[in-house]
Amino acid sequence: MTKPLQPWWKTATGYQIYPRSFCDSNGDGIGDLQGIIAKLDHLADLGIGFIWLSPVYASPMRDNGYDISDYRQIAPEFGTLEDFDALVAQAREKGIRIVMDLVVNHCSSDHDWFLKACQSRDCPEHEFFYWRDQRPDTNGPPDDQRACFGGSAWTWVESVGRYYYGHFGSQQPELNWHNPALRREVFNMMNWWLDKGIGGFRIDVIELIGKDLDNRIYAEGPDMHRFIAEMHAACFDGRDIMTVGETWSATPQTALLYCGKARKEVDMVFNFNHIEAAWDSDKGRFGTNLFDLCTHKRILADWQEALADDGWNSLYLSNHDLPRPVSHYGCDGPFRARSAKMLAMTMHLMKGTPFVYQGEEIGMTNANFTRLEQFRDIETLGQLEEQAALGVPQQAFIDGANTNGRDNARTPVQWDDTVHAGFTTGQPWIDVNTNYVDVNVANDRADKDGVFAFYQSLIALRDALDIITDGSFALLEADHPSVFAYERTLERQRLIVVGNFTNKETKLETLGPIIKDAKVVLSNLDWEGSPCERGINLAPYQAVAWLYDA
Ligand code: ISL
Ligand code: CA
Repeated sequence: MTKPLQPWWKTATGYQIYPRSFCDSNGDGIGDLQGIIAKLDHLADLGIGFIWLSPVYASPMRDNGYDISDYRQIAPEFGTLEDFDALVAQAREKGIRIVMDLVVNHCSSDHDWFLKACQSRDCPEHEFFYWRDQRPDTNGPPDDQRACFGGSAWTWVESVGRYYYGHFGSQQPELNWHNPALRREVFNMMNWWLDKGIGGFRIDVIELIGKDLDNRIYAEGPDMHRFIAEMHAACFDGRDIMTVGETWSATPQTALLYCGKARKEVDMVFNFNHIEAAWDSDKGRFGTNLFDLCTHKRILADWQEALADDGWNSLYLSNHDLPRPVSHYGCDGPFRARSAKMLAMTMHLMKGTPFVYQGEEIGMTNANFTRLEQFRDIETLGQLEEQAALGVPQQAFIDGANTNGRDNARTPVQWDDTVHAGFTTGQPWIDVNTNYVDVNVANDRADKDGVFAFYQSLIALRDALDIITDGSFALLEADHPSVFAYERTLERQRLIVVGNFTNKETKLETLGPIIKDAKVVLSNLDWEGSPCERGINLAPYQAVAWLYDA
């Protein structure tokens, strides 16, 4: 069979870097571009094909760069445009592309556009933002919409006598995508970065552009797809790049509207159905972890099925906004390494492009902060105030933030067992996880059975087996409460993947006869089980993948 020619991003594995927490090269306690350059060999050894770089643009850093004050400059604490060009070039030499984070639903209230917009109703920049008048009946904001990071979504500006809209908060004013001049500015800026030879964009909250504020429709608004298609035509068409949009609202039913080939919008979306399924319906992410394996499997399988013949899936468990997978879905105690491997394997061997978040490749764990002063995240601190006002006790809030808060992912990467885990020679901007003496890159990489070595094999397997990229997907044992199992099919070939999501031994009744003569291609424990008519036994957090010809 001749191999279908796939775009590079279908066969590659992505790796997300949150620059502030990755590696500090100059001792100011903040990770930077030279720090990333210094660690490129670590990433090349892992076998990744591209880096999704969280924002490095000029920013007052209230939301750590998701609040941009100049789209064509690098934040001084991260480096310079020369450093950026050097990163793109040096990564490229190692076969790694740089995918930029694009935050154009909003900018920073320090952006020149916004400063001008606040000076006069008559300047062109005023129209780059969403303004509304006071409500005549209350003399207050147009509605009671709350901002994600706390407070009202509407902020009054005395000099123009109007309110502007900030979905996340007053320091992140929303850009008015309905204004053609704004769209032109954004597209010019995107092309400027693309012309530097970057590998594409991860597009922040793309679902929020095209909103209808007056009818209080925020996500997937009536003009969203029109604007994304316009972006594609203006910036992506004819370029060998990858684009992935962050969409909390997308479902298997709407997914193809974004990533169906003929739509010419984006290549894939990051959906959050499997993430939010474990959130408390009242308290959201700051509640308890309601993870349920059967729900999780069903959601992932629905996405696999929806994008089986068109579109493409992104595969991930973690990013800079989410808790660490071993703590959330696996075990961060005795089975930490084994569960890290199981989670990676069951995720990466589905159909789609897998994304590894920094530190995941050594099984880093949640932060476990004990004092409020340790938290840094604008969302956590904003919600702290909101929830305190609702009477939530401080300790309950700390527990919630430790379960699901965004700082879990943002503690520095643990490189070795020296002071501050080798992340910085200075004082880190956020505390290093106290387990760095054991859990660190140097330790893990010295172990041939380490998490890193397993990720290397997993990523390498993708190159060796076309079935991982091209095979169709079918969920097995949908109702099994402790095992995630599925089958991939490419012509006569079958790949069976199973993972035990619990800390107890468990049995699979149906698979024994099927895999009796199959070859184990990857396993996180020596596979000693002997499949037979009576099924197979899996040890705690054990994962195995078998290949055979049907
Ligand atoms: O998880 C969320 C909903 O409670 C929010 O943390 C988050 O803001 C949302 O996922 C959107 O995320 C993206 O846009 C934000 C930025 O703070 C996040 O880091 C980014 O990933 C605003 O730009
Ligand atoms: Ca630094």
